[in-house]
Amino acid sequence: MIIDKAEVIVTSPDRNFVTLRLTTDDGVVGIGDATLNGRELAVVAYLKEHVAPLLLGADASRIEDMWQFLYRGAYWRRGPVTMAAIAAVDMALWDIKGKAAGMPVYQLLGGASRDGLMAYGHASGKELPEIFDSIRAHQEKGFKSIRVQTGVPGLKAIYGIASQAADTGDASVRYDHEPARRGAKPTQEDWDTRAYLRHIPTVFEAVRNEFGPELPLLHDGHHRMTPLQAAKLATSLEPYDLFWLEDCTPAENQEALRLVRQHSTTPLAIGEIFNTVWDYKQIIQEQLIDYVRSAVTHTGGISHMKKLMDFAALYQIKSGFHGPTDVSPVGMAAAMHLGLAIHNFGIQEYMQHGERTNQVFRQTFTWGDGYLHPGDEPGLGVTLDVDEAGKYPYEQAYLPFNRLADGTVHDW
Ligand code: EZ4
Ligand code: CO
Repeated sequence: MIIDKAEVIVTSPDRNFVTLRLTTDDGVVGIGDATLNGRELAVVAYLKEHVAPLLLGADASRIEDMWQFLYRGAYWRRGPVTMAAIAAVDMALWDIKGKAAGMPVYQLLGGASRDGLMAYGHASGKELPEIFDSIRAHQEKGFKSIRVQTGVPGLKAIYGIASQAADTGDASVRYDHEPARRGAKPTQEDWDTRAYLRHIPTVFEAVRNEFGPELPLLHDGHHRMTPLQAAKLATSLEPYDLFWLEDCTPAENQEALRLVRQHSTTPLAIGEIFNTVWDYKQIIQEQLIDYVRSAVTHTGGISHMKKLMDFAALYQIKSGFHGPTDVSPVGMAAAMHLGLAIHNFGIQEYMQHGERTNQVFRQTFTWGDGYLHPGDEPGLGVTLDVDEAGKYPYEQAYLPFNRLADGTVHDW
């Protein structure tokens, strides 16, 4: 089980994906996701120039040792580029170990703690009728929990609203891009926090009235509020019994969450831009959040995420792993295996990849009646079709950003 080939494969079927593919001397292939939305090639260079040469000749069975070697041995720790690169190696080694053992990865992590993973989808719309239609369309697809994002009167385009992405007139923009637009420069959107805070409770009131008290509803604030504004939002949404409010403040200011907690019992989810357990130390120990939002892809892989979730378990904090379309099907599979195995699973985000992406990444997971399951193929259960991947070369793409009315760049 010696690694004798390490390839970095970039493909852009519906959006950009970076995949590390390792092959052992006995012919076992393992793959890992290293996709960092809008900064993909930084991870490619990190892997190709600084990691792949270290992998050749190494023992593929020593997953924990490899993790520690890449993390401690580099001297420079943490950060999204480093942790995505380490995540890809870690996933690929778990994939190899599963294939060598003839078992799906979740079995190696202790076996299933549940029958399936409750997943939520993304409903959105500029106005209520469109939002209701979008919720119904997701229910018809089997979703039993739904994130709701809304347009705000007076604002032209808001991130995460599917129809507004389509309104740009760029035919290549589909919601699957979420909406990381292909192009040399990022798209500029507008923002007004007071208008948002006034509007959003009216939307959740209407959605509750239309769909009743049962349906779990989620909302993402995309880091846009100050602590006081976040406390106000969490309080104003309390009557509508959210499953969670996500990223209500910029996540790096951890003590800010104390103020939100003092004012509201709306559950909080944070962490899609965090990379290590150390980023979570304060908000977990002070129990300032309820759900861990990290992606396995951006948090050092299965090995590190398992440690993070075991730490969170001491504080009754559950998983809500990031599952946007910029996490590749390989990263999604890693999240599903881990989520199935840990006791403190909460919910899995599931945005659904496009058809071309599913042709490049052949998958064995199942989806039905609101639940995901990673399947029982040995390893992660995802195969990269290299010929198919080769049809779609990298294209520069960026997440949008926003400015206030006076031109100031705002958090998002
Ligand atoms: O902005 O995946 O909850 N989901 C999100 C996503 C993220 C993108 C970043 O790459 O906030 O839409
Ligand atoms: Co988010």
